[in-house]
Amino acid sequence: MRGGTFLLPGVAAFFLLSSSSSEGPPPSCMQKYSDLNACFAGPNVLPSRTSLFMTFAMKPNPARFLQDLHELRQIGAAGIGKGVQRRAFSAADLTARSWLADRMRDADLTPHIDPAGNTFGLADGRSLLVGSHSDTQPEGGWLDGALGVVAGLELARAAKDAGGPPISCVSFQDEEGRFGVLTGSDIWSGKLALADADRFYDTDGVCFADARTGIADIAGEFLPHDMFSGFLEMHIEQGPYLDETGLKIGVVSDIVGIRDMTVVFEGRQNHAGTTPMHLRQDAFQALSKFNTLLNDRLRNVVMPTTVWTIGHIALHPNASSVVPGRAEFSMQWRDGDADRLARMEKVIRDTASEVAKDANMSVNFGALMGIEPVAMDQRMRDALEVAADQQAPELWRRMPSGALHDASNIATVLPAAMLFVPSIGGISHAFDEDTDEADLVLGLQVLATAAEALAS
Ligand code: HGY
Ligand code: MN
Ligand code: MN
Repeated sequence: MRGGTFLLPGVAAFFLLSSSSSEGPPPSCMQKYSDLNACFAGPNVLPSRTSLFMTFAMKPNPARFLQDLHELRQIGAAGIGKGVQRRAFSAADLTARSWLADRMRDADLTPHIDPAGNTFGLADGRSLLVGSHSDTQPEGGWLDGALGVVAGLELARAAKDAGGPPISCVSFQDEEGRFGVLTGSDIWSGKLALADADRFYDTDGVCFADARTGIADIAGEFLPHDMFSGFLEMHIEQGPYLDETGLKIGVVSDIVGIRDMTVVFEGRQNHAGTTPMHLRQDAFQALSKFNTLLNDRLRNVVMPTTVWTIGHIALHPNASSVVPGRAEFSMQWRDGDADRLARMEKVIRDTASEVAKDANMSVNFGALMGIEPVAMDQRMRDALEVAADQQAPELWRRMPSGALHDASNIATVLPAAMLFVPSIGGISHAFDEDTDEADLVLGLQVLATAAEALAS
C-alpha cells in the first residue's frame, strides 16, 4: 500500500548554504549509475553570486536541444517505439541524473542534488528556475517531464552563451508518484516533511527512505527558495485539445487538484469450486459493484472535466481457483474545485462502506494524498502569452491543465507558470506518446522569449 500524509502538516528543513567555494569542479562523469557519486562529489558547492549588467539575446539551439532529448530517452529505453522506463530512483533514473549533471557541468552550471533527489543545475546569482522531472511512469513516453528538463537545460545554456540572464534548471524527483504524489517537489516546497515521505511505499513494498539511499552519499542540503525568482515549466499537453484544434501552444491558466487514496475490501478467501455463490465474501465482486455504483452516483457531483480512476488493483491471492479474500486498489480523482473534490470523497467513502456492509465484509481507507488546484502567476502567464503571440500568432490559447505538474507545488513558494505543446493523438503515460519535433522547437522558442523577459 502506498503511504501518504498529504493533509497532515509537514515542514521540510531548509538550510542556507554558503554562496561560493574555491573548490574545483568534480571530475567529469561517464553515463553510468556507478559514476553518480563523482558527478556530485565534493562539498555543497553553490555558485558565487555575481552581478550581471549586460543586455542579452538568448538563442536556444534547437539541434542541441533535440539531440539531448534523444540522448536522454536512450537511458531506460523500453525498446518499444520511443518509450521509456525510468521510475524514480531506479538505476535508469540515477543514470539519467548523472547524465544531466554532466550536461550541467558542460554548461558551466553547478549540479546540486538534494536529499529528496531533486537535481538542480545552478547559475550564478539569483536566477529563474526552469525545469520539470526526468522520472517516468512504469510505461512512460520520452517527453513527459524530460521535455521540460531539457528545455530548462537548453535555456540555462543559451543564457550562459549570451552572458545572461541567470537561468538555472531542475529535474524534480518522483513527479510520477512511485511513492507519493509529486514527491520531490512536495518535499522541496515544504508541504511534505522528508521524514514523512520516508514512510511512503511503492506498490512493490519499497519505501522512499530505502530508495533514496542510492543518493545518500552525494546529496547536499535543500536549497532555499529565495535563490530563485520564479519557476517556468514546459510540458506536453498530454491531452487531445491542441492536437485536435491544430493549435501549437497552450499557456496554462491553472492546474487541477488531485486526491488519491488506497481502498481495501477484506472478504473471505475460499475455494472457487466448492463455495456456493450465496456464501461467498468475494472482494473482487465488492470492488466491481463499488465501481458500478460509484460511476452512477458521481454523475450528480461532477463536471465534464472531472475525472476519476481506479488504476491499480491487487487481488489476494490472485489465483484462478480461489475466491479473492482481499482487493486493494488505488482510487484517484481530479477536479479544479477543491469543494467538489471533497464532495467526491464523501461519495467514494459512503459507497465503499455501503458495499462492504451489504457484502458482510470490511473496508479500509488509506491516507488521503493530494495536491490543491492552483492558478498560475499572472505576470509569468502574461510573459508567456506575449511570447506566444510573437512566435505563434493565432496558434496559441489559454487552457487549464488536467495533468498534475511540479508547478502545482512550486506555485506555493515561487511565482510559477507553464507552457504546453501538442501531444499527438492526446496520448501520454504510454510508450507511443509523441510530439512533432517542430512543435517542440516552437515551444522552446516561446519559452526562451518569456524566460529572457522574466529573468532580465
Ligand atoms: O499524473 C499526473 O498528472 C502527472 O503526469 N504525474
Ligand atoms: Mn509530467
Ligand atoms: Mn506524467
